Amino acid sequence: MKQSIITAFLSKTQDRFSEYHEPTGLKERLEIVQKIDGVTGVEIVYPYETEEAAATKKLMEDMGLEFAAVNANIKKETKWVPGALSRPKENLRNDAVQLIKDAKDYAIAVGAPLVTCCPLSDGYDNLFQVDYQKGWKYMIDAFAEAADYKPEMPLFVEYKINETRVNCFLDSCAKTIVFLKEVQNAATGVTIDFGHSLLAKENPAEVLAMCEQSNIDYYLHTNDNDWQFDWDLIGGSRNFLHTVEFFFYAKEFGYDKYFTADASPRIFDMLGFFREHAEMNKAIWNIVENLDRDQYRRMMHEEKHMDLMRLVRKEIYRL
Ligand SMILES: [Mn+2]
Repeated sequence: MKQSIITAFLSKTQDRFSEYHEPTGLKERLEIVQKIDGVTGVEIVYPYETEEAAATKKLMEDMGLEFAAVNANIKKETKWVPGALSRPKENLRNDAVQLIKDAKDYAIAVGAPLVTCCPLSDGYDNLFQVDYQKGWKYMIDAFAEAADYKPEMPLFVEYKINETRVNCFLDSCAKTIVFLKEVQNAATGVTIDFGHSLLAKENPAEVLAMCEQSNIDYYLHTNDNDWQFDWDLIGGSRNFLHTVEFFFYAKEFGYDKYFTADASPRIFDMLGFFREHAEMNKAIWNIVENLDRDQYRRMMHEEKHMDLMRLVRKEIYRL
């Protein structure tokens, strides 16, 4: 497995009550990544930490790191805090589409494999706040325009049930698949964040299978939470078997992109946190690699449920 880290978490972060860690520049963030065994890539946030393309490309090469993705952030600017791609005002939508296009240009310039975008401000807080049909259509048309621009650079979209809106438009994998079917561009995909999938009360392994069967490409974010809030904890720290099953299907389907840590150290030691996250992922991946996956799938076909449970106990939990 190839592992990477969203570098924005390698700096000062904040929530509604507290601030965590010290601010760092891009080079310092990459130096932290270099210290984490098993991590060879980064997802960086455009335009807030990417700096000038040629210089960043060289810096990355000099440090022996790869891009997992460029993250086009269309929710930070004041004008987009109430929404971006779904807003009635055309100029606001156009500006957001332009930012995604610029992120694609940047990704091409630095040699990144994909651009991902998480339109979390698009949605609603009150009932009778937005015209759902128009909002959905605006969002489809805007994303389609961004996808059509330089389609050699694939565009992925990440869903999340809520935050910053009480209801995000793209709140589940199924809805995101419908969205991408409407967008009708093969150079698109869904960014499946393990924790976001839990918040949507999905089973992360099942949504991989759903994307596979619907011919929707996917890019994966790793973390964990308590099914209630997007805590961005260390992978496997709460939901071990779900993580095993998630990796099982990623392996079965030949997933070959990066597994990117969308995880936040908060009160914990930063280096220790990301080292343990990477080690945990690798250890769980090793479990999956050593399973006779054909046997598991054959037994599912034969509906040998208790034999499967026995295998889970003996081979995965090792009890
Ligand atoms: Mn994520």
